[in-house]
Amino acid sequence: MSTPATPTPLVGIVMGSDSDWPVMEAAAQALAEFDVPVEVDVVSAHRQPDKMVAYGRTAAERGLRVVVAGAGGAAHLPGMLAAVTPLPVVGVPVPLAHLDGMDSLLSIVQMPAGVPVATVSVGGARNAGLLAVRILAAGTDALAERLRTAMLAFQDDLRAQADAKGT
Ligand code: RP5
Repeated sequence: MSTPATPTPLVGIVMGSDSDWPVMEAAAQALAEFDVPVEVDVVSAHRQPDKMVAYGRTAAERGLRVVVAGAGGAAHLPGMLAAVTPLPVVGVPVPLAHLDGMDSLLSIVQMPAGVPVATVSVGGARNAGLLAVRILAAGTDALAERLRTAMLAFQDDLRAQADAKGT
């Protein structure tokens, strides 16, 4: 008897700590309701920077179409992933004990032009999952290729600006 092949995940749900899961599981639930295959992982931007960069750089080639990233506090995971993948990144500000998630929200939402993160509300993981479903429903490969090219050009510009400043 052959076992059915596991479908390739289309959405990567990542979070800075396993302590974020009680919030982030609502994203997985929403995607499950639409039978979208997902992968779930803990990828901490500051504790596992190499893993974070590798995850972002390989996400598209591994077949992912959207990344849903949640983190709390100094929540740089969604923004840093958006810097290394051309995939759409949906950011979920996870509320922690202090500041009611305002720190998480501001860390994720206030991205500079050129590195977009679609930020949902504090604790809004269900909407993040539903937004990923909408993005999947609207995808076209030709546009994705143009986006990839534009992103490479944007990164070249950023590097040139940094060189000009001597940083
Ligand atoms: C962030 O620090 C994580 O995303 C999490 O929200 C928060 C606390 O992490 P733990 O101390 O519970 O591992 O990076």
